Order: sequence, then C-alpha cells, then structure tokens
Amino acid sequence: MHDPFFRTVTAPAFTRELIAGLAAGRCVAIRVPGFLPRAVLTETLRALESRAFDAYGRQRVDPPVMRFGVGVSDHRTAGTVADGYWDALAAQQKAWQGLGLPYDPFEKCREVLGADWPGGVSVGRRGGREMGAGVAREPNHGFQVHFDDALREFSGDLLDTTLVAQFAFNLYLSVPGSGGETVIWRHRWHPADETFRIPDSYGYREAVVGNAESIELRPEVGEAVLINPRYFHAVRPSKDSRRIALGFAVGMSETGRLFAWG
Ligand SMILES: O=C(O)CCC(=O)C(=O)O
Ligand SMILES: [Fe+2]
Repeated sequence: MHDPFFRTVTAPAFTRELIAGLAAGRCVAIRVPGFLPRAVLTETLRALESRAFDAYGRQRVDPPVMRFGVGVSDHRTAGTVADGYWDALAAQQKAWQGLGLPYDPFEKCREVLGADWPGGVSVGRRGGREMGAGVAREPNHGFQVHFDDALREFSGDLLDTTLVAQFAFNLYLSVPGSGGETVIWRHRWHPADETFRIPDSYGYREAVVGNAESIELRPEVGEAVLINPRYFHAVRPSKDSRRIALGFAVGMSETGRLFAWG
C-alpha cells in the first residue's frame, strides 16, 4: 500500500503553500530545479573545488563526509552546543571570505528559499548569537541511514525560539553521473530503532527501516531540495565525480518564522 502523502513535489519555486505542506506532512520533499542562476553555481563550485575540505568527526561520521564550514553536529556535547562551535564559526567565516566570492551563497539560498514566505528565512540564534549559516558537504562515500531532529539531538530548544517543524535544505553544486542518490524512507524514529544504531555513529544499520516505503531522489546540478529529515534518509556512495552540496537545517518557529542553521 502506498501513502499518497509520501511523495516529492517538483515546482518552479518554494511557495508558501508547498513549505506549509511539507511541515504539515502533505509531502516529504520539495524539489526546485534551477534554484540559483547557473553562473552563481559555477562560480561557487569553482571556488570550493580548489579548497581543502575537512572531514566530520571520524568516529561519529564513518565513512567520512568531507565538508567546508562548521556544522553544529560536530560540536554537540551532552545535548548542548559546546563553546568550540562559536570559535570554529569565527574561523569558518574567514575561510568563506577567503573564497573571494562577491556574495554569500548561503544568503542567496535563504533569499530565494524564503521569497514567498512571510518574513523570509533568517539565520537562527542561540543565546543571542547567530548560528552558522550552513556547510558545503561532500558525502562521496554516502551518508549512513539517519534522521535529523534538533528536538532529540539537543536538550531544550537549540535556538532562541521553539521549533514546530524542521527541514533539511540542500543545493547541489556537483553530482556524480552514477550513485549519489538520496533515499528517504517512510519511517520515523522509534525507541526500538536504537538496537540498529551503529556504535558511536550518527547512523543506523539499514535494516532499521524494515520494509518501509521509500523514495529515491537523484539530485541534479542546480537543484535545491527541502526534505523532512525526521524521516530516515541516506545518501548512496558516488561512483564517479564529486558530490558537493550547500546544506543547512531550517526550522519553523512557533510564530511561523523560518530559521536556518548549519
Ligand atoms: O545530501 C543530501 O541529499 C542529504 C544529506 C542529509 O542527510 C541532510 O541534508 O540532512
Ligand atoms: Fe540528514
């Protein structure tokens, strides 16, 4: 049996109706091809390609995922954000400025993503401090099956507001010709799933999703995708070229504002 709400929607833009529908559970992903002008993509990709990417913490993220920028998940200790996050962010801002781009690609993403949303998309704050805007991620060996949910990863509220929904945004700058698919399963975390947890990892053994219905997305260059990351999802290994995406989390607050963080 197929759940008619377990579907992706492809549209020319992230409309208010589609974003609200994603929060409400009317779809699991919104795909917008040609999200940013081609020139912006190429310029950003060219700047990033020449730089060294770091790996996420090797113990938690194995196989390794490369990234340019700082993700809060690497600075989570006992359900809170470690001070090192803020120090790392300051260094990251310098690194992004060092790319010499005449714009901030994350700001462009927020502008376009929030164009139809009342109040747009702003960077979230914690303790009054602005969070990171996002990271460039390169999961060439894939992402393990996992879910993302700040509610379960952090105690209390991650941001200075209560979130009522969470999304994951990715803008694909480079995709492999083969592999690199994003798979989403119609399965949300259940306490019994912890028996499938890979020790010390962010991920789970694939058997965790059982025979749940799944959707496979093959991202295109220039496409932006907003998913409901509370569903278990994974990225398949790339078979040839690099898979590089600009990514950030997006939360919907109790007052209906959208906040991004990386
Ligand atoms: O790269 C992707 O397609 C999805 C990565 C992911 O796990 C996420 O954005 O939460
Ligand atoms: Fe994820």
